[in-house]
Amino acid sequence: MSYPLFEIASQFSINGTVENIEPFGNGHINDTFKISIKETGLSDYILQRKNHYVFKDIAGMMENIIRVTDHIRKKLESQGVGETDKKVITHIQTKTGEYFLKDVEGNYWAVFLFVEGSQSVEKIENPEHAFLAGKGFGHFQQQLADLPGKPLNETIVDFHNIEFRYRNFRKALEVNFQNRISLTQKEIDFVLEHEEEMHTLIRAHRNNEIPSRITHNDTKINNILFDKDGQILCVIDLDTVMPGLVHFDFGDAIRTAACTTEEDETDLDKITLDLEIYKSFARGFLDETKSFLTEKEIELLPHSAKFMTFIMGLRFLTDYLDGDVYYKIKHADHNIERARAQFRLVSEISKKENEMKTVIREIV
Ligand code: ADP
Ligand code: GN1
Ligand code: MG
Repeated sequence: MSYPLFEIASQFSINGTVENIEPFGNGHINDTFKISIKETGLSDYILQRKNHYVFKDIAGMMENIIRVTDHIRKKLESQGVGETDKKVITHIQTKTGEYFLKDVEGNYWAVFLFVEGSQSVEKIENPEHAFLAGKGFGHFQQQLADLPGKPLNETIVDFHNIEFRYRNFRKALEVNFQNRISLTQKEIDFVLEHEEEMHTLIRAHRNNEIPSRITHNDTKINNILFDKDGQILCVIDLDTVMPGLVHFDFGDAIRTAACTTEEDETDLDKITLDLEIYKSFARGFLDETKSFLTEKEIELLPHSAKFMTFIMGLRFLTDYLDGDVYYKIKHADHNIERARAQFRLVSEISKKENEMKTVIREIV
């Protein structure tokens, strides 16, 4: 798909002359571009086409993002933290004062500052980085714990609701695109075998054993920016920030940070959970959050890694059976390869559950 990118960018209050606009990053959902500015000394920008198949209420989503980023920015300023543009995403308005633009084709666009000197990673290289990433995501949650005002909008309803995901899975079995069931019976059986166990979190929440908080809900490791020295700059991809369980953030980060491979590894024997990375991430995360998490929330953290890995596998498998309508894919089998990798990681986590529980007990 080609878009009139310069024309779109020209409708935002960008500082400087736009020199170039090129695809950027590795997300599965939005279309992301980097806007390079000609004059040295001026900041570059990110231009993003928000996926309105995935996000049905773009205005509600942008309202959340602005509330959240304003809140964090005010906090940083009151704490005397410098270079706030690197510590929180800064959105740019259109020339008519809106935070997003709807173009004539019905596409939605947002612009925010490119964080200079930043990089995102697909894999965590060592325990020190894992510790910092844990602190980064934990700190984000801590920063939002006192967000005033009404609850945030639910940008994807039932996003991590396992009952909803099983319902979609069963509908996809009926779709059975290109008779893909015949290719995925093993994965389908895996999903059915785990149904009871994967309701642990939703049950605990319904029984009022664990509270809802403001969570990021997409804490994949490439959604946090590091600087060149490996220090954390800020959390990005704020489209899914909304009410959720702390387990969604801890679990999804472990799924990607502590896995020994990327999420679409096809050599399944390479996939396992690195306990040292898990431990370091958990130390960082709990450093920032243990003062407000309840005992029950902490007790269920190890399970959350298995849960989030499983639910991602279930979503990739469902998308494969649906005919690849949700995630961006790079080749025909991409979704099923991702699902297989996730399910292998679930099995590996099962073998290490006791050690994972011990790690958390030792930290707190
Ligand atoms: P998606 O929802 O598609 O994952 P993201 O918002 O995560 O989109 O952006 C995709 C990628 O673009 C990120 O993983 C990151 O590498 C890069 N990126 C996004 N925002 C910024 C930013 N403000 N500064 C630098 N890089 C960014
Ligand atoms: C998507 O947007 P991105 O690439 O950071 C997805 C997440 C999945 C992830 C799997 C809104 O994240 O839920 O965990 O892919 N985001 C949405 O890689 O569905
Ligand atoms: Mg992303």
